[in-house]
Amino acid sequence: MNSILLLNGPNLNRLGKREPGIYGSETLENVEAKLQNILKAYNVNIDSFQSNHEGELIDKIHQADDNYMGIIFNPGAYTHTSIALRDAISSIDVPVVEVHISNVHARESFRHHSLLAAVCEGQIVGLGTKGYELAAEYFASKIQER
Ligand code: CA2
Repeated sequence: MNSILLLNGPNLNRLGKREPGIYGSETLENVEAKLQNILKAYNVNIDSFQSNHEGELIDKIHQADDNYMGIIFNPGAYTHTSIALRDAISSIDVPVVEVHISNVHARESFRHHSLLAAVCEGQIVGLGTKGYELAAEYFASKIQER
């Protein structure tokens, strides 16, 4: 069975609990359930992992190699700081779609640059938690093209 990994970085466990004006009111559990629902129609399994620790995210990316057809990754603030996560993504063959809930380009300038985007297959920014769903549909559409 095809599988996708939903990977979320620091503070995204707070989704739906604080700052709804920026990040909306959906919790991470809601997002996972929605993705599961979308992907079951394509017979695709989804695993989910969130961590506030850079090294744990790196380990998960390494373990994903050969085990997933794609990774939907919101790296949180590590997007703007982590060469180590960029190197981890570069070290695997699994395509990664970078997702940001908020429109980072309309926020502080330190959020405008992603160190990871260049090694990801693509990036979805500013469409709320819908961005995760669009990334799931993108990977599902790739199965249909096979
Ligand atoms: O827009 C995004 O998805 C971000 O990746 C979210 C990160 C931020 O550092 C990036 O620049 C853009 C922050 C995640 C914090 O998540 C929270 C969720 C609810 C309440 C508080 C924080």
